[in-house]
Amino acid sequence: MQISYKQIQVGTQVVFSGDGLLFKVLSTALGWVDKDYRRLSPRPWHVGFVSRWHPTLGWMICEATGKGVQENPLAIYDPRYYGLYKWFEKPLNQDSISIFLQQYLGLPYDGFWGYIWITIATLFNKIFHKNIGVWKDDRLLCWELFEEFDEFMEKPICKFNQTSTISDIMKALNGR
Ligand SMILES: [Ca+2]
Repeated sequence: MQISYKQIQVGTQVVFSGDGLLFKVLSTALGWVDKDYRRLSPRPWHVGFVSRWHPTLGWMICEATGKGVQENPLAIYDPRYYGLYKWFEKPLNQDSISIFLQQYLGLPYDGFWGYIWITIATLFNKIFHKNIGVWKDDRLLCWELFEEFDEFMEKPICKFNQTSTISDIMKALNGR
């Protein structure tokens, strides 16, 4: 369920719409095989979650970017380009989030092979309706980090051992 800025809690899920040339190319390609994705507007791309309240920087989000897994102030992003979603019923326990962050902060980004895997999984999923499972390693795409966080907090966003696409994530967040 989408929520307003005032309703943010730790654990709130943040979905960014895409931008730039790489996004346009990849999202167009994804739209060819995934009709659910094709229907989404704006087209979501990057995901993260609210990890804590910082006394001077405000709400912090944890996300996997090209620089790896890191925390950034939500305030650095333009609110026109992200949506906030409630996924957990109650605010999460800050200690559990800290344990998760200790394990994940600083892990490298999963560039090429991460995308290749997602692409293969999406093709199998959307065209052949087959689940080829999850490829877990210590390199993370933003979607992988997001899924691992929700699983760690015992409310997985997708089916166990399934590589989900961004449209699967949006379906779950919108309660469909
Ligand atoms: Ca990975």
